[in-house]
Amino acid sequence: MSAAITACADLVESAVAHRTAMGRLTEQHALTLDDGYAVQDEVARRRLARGERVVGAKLGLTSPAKQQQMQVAEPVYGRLFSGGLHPANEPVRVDTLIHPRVEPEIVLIIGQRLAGPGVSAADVLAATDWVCCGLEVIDSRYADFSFTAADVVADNTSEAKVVVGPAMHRPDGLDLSLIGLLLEVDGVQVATATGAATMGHPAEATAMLANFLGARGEAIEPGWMVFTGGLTAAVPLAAGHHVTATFGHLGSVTVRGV
Ligand code: OOG
Ligand code: MG
Repeated sequence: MSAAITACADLVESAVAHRTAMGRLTEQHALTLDDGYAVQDEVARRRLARGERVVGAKLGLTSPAKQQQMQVAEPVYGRLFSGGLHPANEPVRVDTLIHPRVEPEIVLIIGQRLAGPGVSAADVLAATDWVCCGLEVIDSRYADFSFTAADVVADNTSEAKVVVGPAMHRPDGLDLSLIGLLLEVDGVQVATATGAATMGHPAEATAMLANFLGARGEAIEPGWMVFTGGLTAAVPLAAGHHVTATFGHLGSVTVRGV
């Protein structure tokens, strides 16, 4: 591994540990998107060595709303770790993070291994045990959430915490592209969307992920949860405020900041 990858992994870990935002890594190092993944892989290796487990995957920047908000038009992949699982109903302490934001996502719980090439949305749905609603709490390690695709990939795509809704649903008979979403902050509507916002269909986005991982010699593993990408722009999570996502057919999920 190159010294630059190690140095970038050190900077990402230090920003997390000290809850301090940093400048773009790409301002100091000429990182390609592949280099960004190499940094993400290295930090993941260190976290696994410290006893964390990967519990799933997160797709990022899969919707026009997110791509416009972040000014990055490239879908990206990150890992979800056991330490980030956050119980529904338990408030999130915002002072444990740098500048948390929340975004509503459709979540697939995968029952069978999926690895490309050639994985289709139909294959994904056949391998999906459950569908539920989720809120992702993201926390970029970059000042002002300002990054390129390579930067955000190196930062495990702003991964911090995930909350999944209490109700699990079988995918059969649900058209996930037509699931409606209402996003509210303190009971006030801030955005609406449908499942189609994420690359036409959440299973389509997940098929892209399976094909991407297959090309890396990896897979979506049985039991993983896949956060298929924010359907709307992310909203800040502040102490004393709460964010609720209510989805047609899937129910609702709330995150409260303290
Ligand atoms: C990057 C993470 C994007 C999503 O669902 O689009 C993401 C960010 O916006 O900081 O998780
Ligand atoms: Mg997300």
